[in-house]
Amino acid sequence: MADDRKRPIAVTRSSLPPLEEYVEMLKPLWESAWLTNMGEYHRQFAEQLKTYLGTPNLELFVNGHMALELALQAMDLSGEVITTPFTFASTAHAIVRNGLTPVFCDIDPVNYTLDADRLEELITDRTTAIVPVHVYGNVCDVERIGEIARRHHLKVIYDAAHTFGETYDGRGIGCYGDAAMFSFHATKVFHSIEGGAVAFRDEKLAPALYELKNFGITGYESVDSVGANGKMNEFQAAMGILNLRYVDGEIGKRRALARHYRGRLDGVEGIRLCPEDPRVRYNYAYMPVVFDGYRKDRDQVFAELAARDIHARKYFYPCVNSYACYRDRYDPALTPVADRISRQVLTLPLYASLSPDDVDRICDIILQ
Ligand code: T4K
Repeated sequence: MADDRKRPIAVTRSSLPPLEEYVEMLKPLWESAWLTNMGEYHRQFAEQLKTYLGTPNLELFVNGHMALELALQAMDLSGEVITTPFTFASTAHAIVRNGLTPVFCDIDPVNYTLDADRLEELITDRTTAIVPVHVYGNVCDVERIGEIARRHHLKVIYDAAHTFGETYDGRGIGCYGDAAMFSFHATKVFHSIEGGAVAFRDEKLAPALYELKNFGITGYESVDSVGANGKMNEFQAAMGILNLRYVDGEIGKRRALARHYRGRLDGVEGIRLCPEDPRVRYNYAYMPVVFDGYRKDRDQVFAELAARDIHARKYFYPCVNSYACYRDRYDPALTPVADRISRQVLTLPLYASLSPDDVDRICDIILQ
């Protein structure tokens, strides 16, 4: 116990399967020497994910960012794409790297996803798509976003990096919108070291996604599109296949810890936690806490935890529209809720191997 208290606590810690199981998975790779370029584990992993995520169409990628960037490219978009500034850099970068212009929509003050009430006023004759983010695993207003998109003939590509395995109204979260990107980064609830996938509605998108992750190659002597290298390798796929066997247990441990946090912090004046929507089956990816009128501000809590080697993170501060690479073109004052929440929010450590005692220690520091 005493040693445990000295161990630094980061915002997350990768879950790992038993080493012997991974080594066993590697043996066929040594025999075949087939290490990448859509091998046998790649095929198996994609099939298993379709079942687990409940989505009929899915393509694997080397990471979540390439998955999103190439999904946007496959949609053949132009002009403006509406998205949220309250996200990781990847979301806006994927839009800009496709030669598209992000238009930032403010966020809902309760669950911090794109505010569907603000969406329609941002649509112009140049808008071709919406990229909402299920931030922290909080599900966007998929019904209203879908309805607005249909009326204006816009594509919807969800950044579902945080929602692995979640369901909404009993359907896999990847079934909403034209496409949804999942991240399997080492810091996620479920990972393949690095990795990602796109789930998509129209099966006709499959060849485009496959080609774009493999340089646009269509045969030994033909290249039909300007693709990238977005291929997941066999070591990643093997890790994904193994982790998939354990992910439900991991989510169960996270759920228990998240409830423990709630038991300590819910109802404390000046501390706000995201409400849980009964239509969502959550994966407990993050533990965001907003300090709004609490006797300490976010930065104070962050510093007090850091002084005890507990490293919570300010996901997502600053907002994307305040980044040095974007701020000349955008005014964060136009997305005031996102700007405010980004200054008040702290994501507390949450991962399967965290102990309830750790949660108590973190809460004691916050509440002392
Ligand atoms: N869209 C959204 C909304 C996203 O949040 C992300 C990624 C993406 C798109 C893009 O997906 P990917 O292309 O990454 O698949 C981390 C992750 O690198 C990133 O995947 C994630 N979002 C973002 C929210 O967090 P950093 O720079 O904060 O991670 P880092 O290296 O500081 O790690 C945080 C903590 O995690 C460490 O203190 C310890 C632990 N950790 C980290 C690594 C790398 C481990 O336990 N094992 C590890 O291997 O970005």
